[in-house]
Amino acid sequence: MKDFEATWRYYRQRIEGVLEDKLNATTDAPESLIDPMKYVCLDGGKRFRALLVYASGELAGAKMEQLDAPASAVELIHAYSLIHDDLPCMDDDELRRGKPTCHVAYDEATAVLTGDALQALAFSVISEESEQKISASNRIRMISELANASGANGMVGGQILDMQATANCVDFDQLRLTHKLKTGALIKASAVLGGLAGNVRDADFMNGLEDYAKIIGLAFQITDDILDVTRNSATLGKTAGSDNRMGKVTYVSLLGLDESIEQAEQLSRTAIEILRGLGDNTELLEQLAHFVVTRSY
Ligand code: GRG
Repeated sequence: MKDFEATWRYYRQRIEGVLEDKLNATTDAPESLIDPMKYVCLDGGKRFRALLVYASGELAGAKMEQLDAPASAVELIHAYSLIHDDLPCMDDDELRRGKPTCHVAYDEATAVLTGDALQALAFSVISEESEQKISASNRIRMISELANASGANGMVGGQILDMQATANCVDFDQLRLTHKLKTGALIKASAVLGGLAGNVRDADFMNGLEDYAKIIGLAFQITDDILDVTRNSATLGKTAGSDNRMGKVTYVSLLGLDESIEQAEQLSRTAIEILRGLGDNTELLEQLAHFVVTRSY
């Protein structure tokens, strides 16, 4: 079995370089916007979504160079979402990836605009024709997948359910739906984008990849709920205990810590089972399914 830490390090460095190139290519953008975009996007984060694009894409037969654009696009969307999530009108957080949040380091209006610019950049990056050709029709499918996962059908839809959840009584099904949209949709899209870059035509393979990603997406968010109560801010790089402070309903508040851990681990095992039907080269995806529930931040 390959050393996951080394693989993870390699992909983190790779996506860092790709993001840097994409941000440097925005030549007409004012420094006052490029600075916070770089502040937020570079040098931080687990890059889990990018890694999922690379791992799914390689399994689907894509070349690494074909995966750089979709991998950076999902990280750009993710970075935008974190900026907006941290704003005073949302979760009002001051710490992200171990440093002051964007609105604290700059100001609120700059943070809103930085998020907006990153979102637009994601779609620009993914739609561009590169030397490592992905067909125009597959690029359109990628744009559609990413737009759906990011907007009202996905992340933003999940965010509004999450905001309302603090005021209303939430049952388990509503919590699962919130997690599915807010966190799961972009994680699922990451795997699908990898598959599309590989030009997979086998519907069963794509369905399997999607099912795997949906399951690890839920496991990822349950683990986020768990880490919020079990780790400190220094380890997380963001404010620990914020779910409780905001009165949020989480897996831990509904099911308790032990049952939440058990459910996350069960999901990880189920995801690994699904990989059995996706060929022989699934080691990295298997390691990722393990990582989502064993991570410490
Ligand atoms: C459009 C006004 C407006 C707001 C949108 C979309 C949105 C606000 C928020 C998105 C929701 C969000 C932040 C979900 C949380 C998902 C999650 C677990 C984030 C942390 O991801 P990690 O652990 O972070 O992968 P790193 O820092 O490692 O990349």
